Amino acid sequence: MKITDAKIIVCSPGRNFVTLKLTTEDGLVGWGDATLNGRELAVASYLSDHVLPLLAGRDARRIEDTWQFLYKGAYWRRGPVTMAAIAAVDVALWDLLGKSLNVPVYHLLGGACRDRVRVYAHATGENVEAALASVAALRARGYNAIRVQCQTPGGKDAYGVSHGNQPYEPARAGALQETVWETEPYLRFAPQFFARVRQEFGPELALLHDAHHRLRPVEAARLGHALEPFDLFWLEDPTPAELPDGYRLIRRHTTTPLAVGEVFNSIHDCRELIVQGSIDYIRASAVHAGGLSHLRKIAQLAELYGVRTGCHGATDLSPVAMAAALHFGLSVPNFGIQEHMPHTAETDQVFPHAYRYQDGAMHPGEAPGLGVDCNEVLAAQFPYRPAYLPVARLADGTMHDW
Ligand code: KDG
Ligand code: MG
Repeated sequence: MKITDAKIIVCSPGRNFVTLKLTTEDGLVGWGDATLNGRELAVASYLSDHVLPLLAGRDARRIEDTWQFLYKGAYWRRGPVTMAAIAAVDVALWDLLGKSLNVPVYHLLGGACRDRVRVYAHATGENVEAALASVAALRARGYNAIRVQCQTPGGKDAYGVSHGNQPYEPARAGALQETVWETEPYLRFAPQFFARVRQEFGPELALLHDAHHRLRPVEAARLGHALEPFDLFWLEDPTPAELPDGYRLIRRHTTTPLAVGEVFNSIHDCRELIVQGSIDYIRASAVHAGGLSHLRKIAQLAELYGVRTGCHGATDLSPVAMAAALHFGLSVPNFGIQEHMPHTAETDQVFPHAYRYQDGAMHPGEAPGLGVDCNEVLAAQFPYRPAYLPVARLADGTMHDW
């Protein structure tokens, strides 16, 4: 099953995606996602200039060997660009293997460990009432786990808060957006806000919250402690992900479960946090952490230490990555939860897929491979549009973690 052709498709059906198409001598097609939000063309170039020329003639069934070849063979290892490129190849090879054997990918990953993949949705509001209404609307659609983000009163452009009735979408086309971040008002507001959410929705709804790397460890420790009465499912990214000692400090001061890792791209980023017992959920994804092959290794390490998966699943992961996440989530023993932000209708049309949502959970479907396709003719109607993630500054102009 030799690879005969490799092609990159960059399109923007509502937001930018980089998609890899591998074709074999038998005419089978495998899809991989290589989207890196705000840096899409860097991955497209890494793939087309440095990876695709190496693939022609390789046996598509040699998935692990190809991974090792692209990782070790480059000498320059890790980093989001390299690992997203390797991920795209890896996921496309799993897709091809499934199609060649006529089975869904989850069968190849060890088979289903559960019937469905529990997902959490995003509630957002420019004020408390709007955020509560957003939670209520998601509950009505069957979600039993909801991430809630609310604008701190007096502030504007908080992370995770959408404007008007639009779904939250961080990357913006056009000029780079600068936001202002103020820690103290947020720390005072967040516990009051979650008290209100609990009061409104009762004890059973799983509540998640993302601090998006904005707090210093001691501030995050204070927040985690203050949120304990409201029984969060997790507090995500309370401090920058590159501070394992910071996570140890937070852990010492709170029993609020901690999730981290959406920006991680290798097991080496995850290792210290996992083995030191500093986190509860690892958020690495099949697209930014080297594909299904590498994500399985991360999950296996996590399993040894009682850490569960909670993979990143924002809209900047294309439907190809979402399908990979669902095959993974169905089959991994230490699954925790999967993030789910629905894509635009245009994105769903460009990437028809077998996965489906029902009653707070998703299923990858039974189609061979990943069960996702890319309509290249339609994709061409949505050309790439330069877009950046916002940046954050403190009120005095100091650059801060976004
Ligand atoms: O590209 C950045 C987004 O994926 C990120 O801001 C979303 O933090 C995020 C989340 O938890 O989904
Ligand atoms: Mg996050």
